[in-house]
Amino acid sequence: MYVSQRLKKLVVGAILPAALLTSAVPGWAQKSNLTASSSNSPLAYPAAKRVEQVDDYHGTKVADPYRWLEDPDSAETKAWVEAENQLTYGFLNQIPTRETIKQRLTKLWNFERYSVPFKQGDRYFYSKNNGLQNQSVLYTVKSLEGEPQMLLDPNTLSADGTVALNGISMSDDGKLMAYGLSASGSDWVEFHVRDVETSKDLPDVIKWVKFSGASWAKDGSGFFYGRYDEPKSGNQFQNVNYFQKLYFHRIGTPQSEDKLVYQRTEEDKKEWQFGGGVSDDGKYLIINVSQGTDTKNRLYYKDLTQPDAKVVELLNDFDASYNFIDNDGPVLWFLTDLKAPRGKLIAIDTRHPERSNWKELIPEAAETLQNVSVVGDRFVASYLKDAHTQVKIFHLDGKFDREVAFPGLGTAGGFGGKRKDTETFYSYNSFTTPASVYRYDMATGKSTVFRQPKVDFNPADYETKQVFYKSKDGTKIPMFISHKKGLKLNGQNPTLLYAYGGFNISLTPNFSVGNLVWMEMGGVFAQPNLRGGGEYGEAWHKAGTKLQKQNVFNDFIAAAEWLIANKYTSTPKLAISGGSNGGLLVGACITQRPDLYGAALPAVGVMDMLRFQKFTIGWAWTSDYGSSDNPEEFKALHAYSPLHNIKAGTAYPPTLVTTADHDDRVVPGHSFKFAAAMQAAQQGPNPVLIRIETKAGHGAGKPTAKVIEELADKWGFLTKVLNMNL
Ligand code: X97
Repeated sequence: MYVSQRLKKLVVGAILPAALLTSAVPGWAQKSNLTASSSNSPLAYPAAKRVEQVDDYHGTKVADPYRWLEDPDSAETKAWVEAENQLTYGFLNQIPTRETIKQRLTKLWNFERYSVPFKQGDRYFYSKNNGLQNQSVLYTVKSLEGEPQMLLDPNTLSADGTVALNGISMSDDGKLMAYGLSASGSDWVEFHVRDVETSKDLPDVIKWVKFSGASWAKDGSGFFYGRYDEPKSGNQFQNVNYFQKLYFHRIGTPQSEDKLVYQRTEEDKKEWQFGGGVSDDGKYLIINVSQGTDTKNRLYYKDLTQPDAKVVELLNDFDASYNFIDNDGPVLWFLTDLKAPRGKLIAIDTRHPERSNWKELIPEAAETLQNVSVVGDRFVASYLKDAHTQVKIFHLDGKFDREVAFPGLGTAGGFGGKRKDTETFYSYNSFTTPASVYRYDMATGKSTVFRQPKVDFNPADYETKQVFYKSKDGTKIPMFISHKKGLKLNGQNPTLLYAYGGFNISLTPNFSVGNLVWMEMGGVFAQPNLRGGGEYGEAWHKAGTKLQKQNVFNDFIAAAEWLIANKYTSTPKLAISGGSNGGLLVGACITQRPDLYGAALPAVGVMDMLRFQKFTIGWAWTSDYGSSDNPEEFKALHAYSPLHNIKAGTAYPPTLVTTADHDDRVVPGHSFKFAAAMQAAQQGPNPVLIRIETKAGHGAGKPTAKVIEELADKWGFLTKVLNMNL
């Protein structure tokens, strides 16, 4: 396999008996018995000391009074976390709707769902979740109608479901599986190897893997993977991930004997990351050299048919993105954005790799090319057209063949396979359509339903539309709006505005049980496609990065204003939400326009824009954010950094900050410092709370039970602070 097949988890959502969701006394109007109190707040926030920490950035002095909260292991931080959680849960426990919401979430979540299957050797592989299982279970079957064999049940690996599968990769014959496990939501992965026939593990254990899959040598003798040096002891979050190395593990040998395949030891190349993938024909090791989350990459390869062949630096200019798709002997196919910000497919002949000899097979189109696979001797090309999926099939010479039809404005994914396969599988879902899995016949172009989930709601009761609004500078921004049919545009509808806006990541329509429950309660769900995302290609992405990052916040604020102007909602009924880079978005927007929203849910956000690069993989985001080490970029970052733009005596909207103790992607110190500063600055009665999940990380692999708890807390919070009449 070229890439390790990641099992796509289906996020699911649902409907709530409105009458049960009545709210009682404002919960935050009750004094808690905790220590310190802040100005005019009926809540007593935990005391957070302020230290004399001042840093000089290119001549500008910047105070960081809560620096001590960056250390997750200190007794002071632990006491603060405990006091904050006590205050938060004290508040949430007084919301009667919370339990009702949790019950409804649990009921709707309880449906059987499947991942998209793939074939390897003479077997199919897929995962299935019965409904409320914390982790999906992996199965294999020899024929689609046959009796499936359970291959791996991650639920047996920990009682609370906090050990999760993080990537699987099958040997070419489908007889061995390398699989990664992560504990408590961490990015660290441990690989194990399982014999597929017997569902039993081999003794092999591979440690210190991060940001890497496994890719098998064609003969099944072992696999390539990327790892870091074992971190030195100390604060786990201060360990910075530099100098990734590419290794080969031979089955049956200890990791200490693994062969180093590629590394760069120069200090100025410490950021280089190496993704090793074996081409389907087994002849090439493709080495994708990336530098953090920059979309540009380098591309090296090694001829695996020649013992001790040198690594060839095929694409070494770092001038565009080059995603290896497949090869036809010595001709390699790449999806690239070189002089084509919306993507195109090219062929490079390794025997004549000069640029003048590159061939364009699928030219740039009006839509954004996201993915290409080669199945049934054709290219299957997935595009985004105004943020929903469009799939076109081309012959291998680039001639258009046909389009794959979908039921509506939705998201389709999958379409994996091998060049000679005659079938492929895909999933399709939308805001109001749970993901169904389809089998697609490459010869006839016919889709047949393979698995269709049954969820306890009627999609016909809901509607979705896409609108286009103007941002501050006139740019046209698309936004999906989903809600119950018959909604009255009276300016009174509780509305959840959710976005991301960064890293070339696209937000497409997806079914979510959480959002369905929100809509059942009469809520409107709005999802704009802000600049910084990948919806319209690299130019759209770039327009929301570095010195242009303010565009992203302007796009979000304009979405809020549009929803108000068009009578969907009004400030007291409008909640904004986002996670990770979207948590930064929410943080920046409440500091810039505290008057505009009725509630805010910043999740696992990057809140300190002057120091993010100092923790774990934070440096990788400088391609989007820039860095405070650069004077010009410092100015831009300082101007919007959520932590640095909190003003004492401001009435911020009711805010529930969320993070988790094992989040080593965006370390919890961001949210800790932000919450402490907001609590100190808050004027008036609106609550500012922080919920700190334990044994959890950035989100990947989170057990279903924790996901439901967290959603019940968030929706419960919103029913209270938005004063929802249910
Ligand atoms: C990350 O921070 C991913 C961190 C790890 N990582 C890289 N490069 C990637 C990778 O630094 O996985 C990569 C991932 C996505 C896109 C491009 C490169 C890599 C490494 C080795 C081989 C190939 C690729 N991400 C961002 C994040 O979590 C957004 C997407 C992934 N953020 C948190 C951004 C700000 C808040």
